[in-house]
Amino acid sequence: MSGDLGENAVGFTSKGDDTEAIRVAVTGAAGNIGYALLWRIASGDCFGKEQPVILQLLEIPPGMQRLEGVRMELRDSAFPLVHDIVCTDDANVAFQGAHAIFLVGSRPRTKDMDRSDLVAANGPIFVGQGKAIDEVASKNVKVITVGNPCNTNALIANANSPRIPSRQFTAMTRLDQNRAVGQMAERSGVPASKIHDVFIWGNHANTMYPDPRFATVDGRRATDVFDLDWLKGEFLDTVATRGKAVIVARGASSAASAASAAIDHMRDWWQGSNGRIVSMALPSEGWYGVPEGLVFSFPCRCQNGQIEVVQDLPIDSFAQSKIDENVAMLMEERQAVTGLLN
Ligand code: NAX
Repeated sequence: MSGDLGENAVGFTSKGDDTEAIRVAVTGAAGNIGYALLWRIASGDCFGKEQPVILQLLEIPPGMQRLEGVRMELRDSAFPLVHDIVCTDDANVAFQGAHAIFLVGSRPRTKDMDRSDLVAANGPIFVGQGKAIDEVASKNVKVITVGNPCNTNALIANANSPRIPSRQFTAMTRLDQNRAVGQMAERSGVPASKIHDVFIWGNHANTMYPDPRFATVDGRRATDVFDLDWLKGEFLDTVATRGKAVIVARGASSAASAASAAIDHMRDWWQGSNGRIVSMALPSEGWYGVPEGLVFSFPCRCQNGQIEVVQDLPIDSFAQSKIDENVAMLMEERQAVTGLLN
């Protein structure tokens, strides 16, 4: 199998019949998130316990040796669903025929960088990867962008991939949603599994808005369970700044929770969200007045492999002000990368 994928590919082919395996590409596969993500994909948590996968892993040349270690460990885990592992530094190899792509690889933000530096450093990566997706991925590919600034990186990849429909390019705000669920669970003492329909508007940045107005906690409205001061104050602030708090506590950025959220996002897209509202950032088609094309997190439901934005939810003045704030920030980011949008 790796022979079909180009001479830069290294990997192994199982003796099993892989005709039904799907191809799953992960970029930045030797990084922290990759290390947690690959095991969840390989064990069937994302695409189902019956669905074989071919893992197509991309790194930059300095990461290839670490990636070889990851490949060895994946092999040592002897996952029955893993039919092949391809490791490469060539995006055209990694995305060849891919049915699902996790765009994780990018440069993390360092202390001396502000958000505009991050946009400038990482934007070009998504030009090249967008073009490669356009050239070689399956036409039905589902793309989740995790690498930051993920909304704008998804925008760039989408713009450089005209063959693939825009709705197939998404960015991850599920970690923010899961953080919101976690806060509600902790405060109420209700398990996370009984908290539904809290979702994120906007950008994966500290401006994003975790909207509690339609959420339920063990069947009760979240707005009846929690006081409004907490929902608009501590709850919102904790969710918005959680990434930083984890870095301070752990000395490293969120990795296992980010991988888990990426699994949740792709699993719901692939297998359906069972009527629940989930957060996904995707190119706006003008929903809720958000300018067309901006990759913005909306309330979504997934069914039959499709994402549908939940429309016509009432917007109060607080929610509107948060949506406006996120639109302004994403417009600024889009302006900063105009040269990368073709
Ligand atoms: P790491 O630095 O551990 O790993 C990133 C990996 O990407 C490295 O192995 C690096 O060699 C590789 N890489 C860099 N450029 C690449 C390219 N052009 N092609 C392929 N691989 C490339 O970071 P990690 O902790 O895994 O985080 C990855 C990204 O996720 C970062 O941009 C981070 O900011 C972002 N995050 C996004 C989150 C979200 O909710 N959307 C939350 C977690 C995380 O902060």
